Amino acid sequence: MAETVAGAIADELAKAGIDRAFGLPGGEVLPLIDALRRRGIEFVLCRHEADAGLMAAVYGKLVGRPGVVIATLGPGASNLLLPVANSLLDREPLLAISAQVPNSWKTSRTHQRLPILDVYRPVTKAAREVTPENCRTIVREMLMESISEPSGPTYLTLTAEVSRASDGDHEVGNGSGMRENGRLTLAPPDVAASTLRARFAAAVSPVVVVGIGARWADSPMIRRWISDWKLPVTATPKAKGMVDEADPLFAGVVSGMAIDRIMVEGLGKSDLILGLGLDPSEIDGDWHERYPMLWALDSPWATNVVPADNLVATNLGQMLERLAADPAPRSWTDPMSEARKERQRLASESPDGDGAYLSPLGTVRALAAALPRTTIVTTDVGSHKYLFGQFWPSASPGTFFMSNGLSGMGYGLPAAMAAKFARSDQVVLAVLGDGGFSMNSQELETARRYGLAIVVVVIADESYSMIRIGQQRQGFDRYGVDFSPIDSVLMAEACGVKGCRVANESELSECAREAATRPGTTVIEVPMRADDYAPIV
Ligand SMILES: Cc1ncc(C[n+]2csc(CCOP(=O)(O)OP(=O)(O)O)c2C)c(N)n1
Repeated sequence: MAETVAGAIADELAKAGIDRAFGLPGGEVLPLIDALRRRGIEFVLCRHEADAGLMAAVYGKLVGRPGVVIATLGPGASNLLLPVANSLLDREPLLAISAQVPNSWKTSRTHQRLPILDVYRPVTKAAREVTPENCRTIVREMLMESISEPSGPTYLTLTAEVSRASDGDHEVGNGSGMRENGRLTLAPPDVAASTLRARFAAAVSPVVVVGIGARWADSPMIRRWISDWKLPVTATPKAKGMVDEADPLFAGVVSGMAIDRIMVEGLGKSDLILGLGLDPSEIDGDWHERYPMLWALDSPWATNVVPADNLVATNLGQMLERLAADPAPRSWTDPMSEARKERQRLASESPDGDGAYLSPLGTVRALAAALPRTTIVTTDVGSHKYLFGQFWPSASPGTFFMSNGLSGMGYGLPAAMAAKFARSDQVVLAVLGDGGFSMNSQELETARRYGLAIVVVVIADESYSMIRIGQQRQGFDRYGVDFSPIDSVLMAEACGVKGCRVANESELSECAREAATRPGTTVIEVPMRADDYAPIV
């Protein structure tokens, strides 16, 4: 029997190694979901398309293939904007497929009709319509486009009519016309290494900032080079773990996390900042426009822009291999020494909470003491993100996930679920504010349904604390930033998972340790005062 378009799409996805697609159905995507099922691709049913998209993108990043999300037309497609935008700015590989009203409908039939491709074109690497004639080629092309660096989102619309039509794509091959590294021309690694060596030889106080574009596989080579040359090193939150944060050369996390002012002051003392895979979408500020940057990239920035000057474009891993083979051209002074000391002081000397509330740094300390160093941590967006982004001691690449480029609330829980799908043998910790938790806590039921065991920490400060602190700093009266509590324990239980509440660091450690060994998800509510974040965020 001839294959339908839906069947051809499922076939192409399966051939590309896609084993799961995340989503929420509508009548128009039922043929596709059924085709996936028949092709052995699991459809992970979520409670909101945004969560499904966020899960898909993090899953894709972790498994090294594009994550796939499926939504219906109109409202489902609209709900995908946040994860698509997130995937663009955080360079997570995502293929979004939504339904669309059939082309055969008269234009007067406007119910649920939206110009979806026009909406998505500016925030994706490519957005196209599936037809019977292109259904195989276009899927291959979109998958390749999503995963090629800088990885990011692609979008396909598929009408129910087309999905039931016969596969009319008889092209063979691997797709065509793919953009490889955008407009960046890569120099041979030898040439790039000698440029870098010369720049470091001329510098007095250099510092390395490892960014999102540095590949996980290059982490050992980066560590070797840093250690051999004794270079002060920092990382962005998306590159946490590329360098072991317990290494004495590691100075801190830069670009918008806790104690950012101190970090930026440190960078300001440098006469050469090497941005290794650094992308400006990671930087919540403008220091990269003022400070002496040298960009080392192997792909364009997320927005497909490349720096106009001070650029070394090459295969970073091969360049580092050549650099590490040579001794350091000289010794340097460390511009980050004060920042590093201050960070260490704060991390080790934080006061305990006062009995009813935990302190921000005490919370990090208790969780880090309880959980293995290999734990994958995800955060939501808010003060807690700044806290964990700076102070969680990441030890290896791919173990820390936050929404940074977009900074969209609602990321933490779906990201943790995706991490557990991809790395079932690793402990996964989601750290959420009570504001972000209330955006999609219903996904706890999804976690239970799929047997995902996650440690979910909800920091209960009854406030959008990051905004509250900003409001206070700007001299406004407190207004529109506080809310009444939602009982996280009851919420957990309502979704069929375990919930508990802790009152101090040792209870938190104990609870987290137990949660990490349980077969199911556990929600731990941590009471904190919103204002206690103020000194560090
Ligand atoms: C989708 C979305 N809406 C609004 C914001 C603006 N925003 C940034 S942080 C924040 C507060 C988050 O509150 P909560 O989740 O309780 O975390 P906390 O700041 O208390 O740690 C808000 C509203 C955002 N980043 N994303």
